[in-house]
Amino acid sequence: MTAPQQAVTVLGLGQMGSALAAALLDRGHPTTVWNRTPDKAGPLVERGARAAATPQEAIAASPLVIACVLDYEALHTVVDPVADALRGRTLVNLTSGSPEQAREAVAWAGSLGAGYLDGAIMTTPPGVGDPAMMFLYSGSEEVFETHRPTLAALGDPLHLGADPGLASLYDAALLGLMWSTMTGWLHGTALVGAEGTPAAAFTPVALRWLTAVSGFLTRYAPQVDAGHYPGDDATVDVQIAAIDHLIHAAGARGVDNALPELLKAMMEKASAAGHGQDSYAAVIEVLRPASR
Ligand code: FVH
Repeated sequence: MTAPQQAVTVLGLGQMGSALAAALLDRGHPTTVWNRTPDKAGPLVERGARAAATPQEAIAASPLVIACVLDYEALHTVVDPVADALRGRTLVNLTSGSPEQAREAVAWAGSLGAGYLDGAIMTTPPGVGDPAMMFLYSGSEEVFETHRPTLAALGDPLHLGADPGLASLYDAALLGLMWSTMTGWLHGTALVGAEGTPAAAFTPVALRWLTAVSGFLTRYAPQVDAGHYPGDDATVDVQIAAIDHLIHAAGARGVDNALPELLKAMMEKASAAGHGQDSYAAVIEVLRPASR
């Protein structure tokens, strides 16, 4: 006989909250849902969810409460008036916010006698439920381990550490990486597109290049940690010369050059600081706080 699945409450049924509730239902978790606009519960109720009339009723229904609303202001609007209901339960907050907000929230939950985990979702709603997708968590390891089997219904749960701010911090860092990468890909797509190559033809080549680039990150990470950047593969000064070719080719075809100009400026700053013969990893020296 298999043990019954843990009951879970989901507060917030926007695009993401609805996907979270659906994934829990798919794994057989008794799921109670609540949303400010009640109509959004309809499709989930058809799949077996129970719709609560109030946040208080929703929280009371399950030992584990997952919140996913617009922002922390919305979270407090929903939960503060019924905060006592959280006593003895665990709140997993998947609402995006800052590390500072997460650290305040853990203290607030502790004062209520509630467990708290902060989380960041590294996918979009269609990816929820896919075990390849990362869900980042930070806060009490004991609370995380208690709920790990349930959280695995949403995606691969990764615990980053006891500091509740870590999930938000990683989230911000990883989104920055995503935007830089996607904008670099779009810039390249505009460049080859200026001579007639469709995005669909360029992209498989770009993806193979990203595999090589991921190897560069693995190679450079220990250099960053050691603060020592041997320029035995390609130096910053060589990269400055190379990026001029990109700026020329793009400029000649009317493609906006703000992104490569910015990158070149950072490389030149690193070179001027004495890192011209170091590897590209030395650019970290002009990015991180001067006091380090
Ligand atoms: N969608 C995504 O791909 C990203 C992936 C990474 C994580 N984010 C974060 O998830 C939070 C929710 O995002 P969402 O995509 O579900 O957003 P919406 O579809 O716009 O739903 C917003 C929900 O928040 C409720 N809400 C807003 N303000 C209030 C309020 N003052 N009081 C109570 N609830 C509020 C809203 O309710 P309603 O408008 O339906 O009544 C929705 O349930 C977000 O932090 C992303 O950054 C998603």
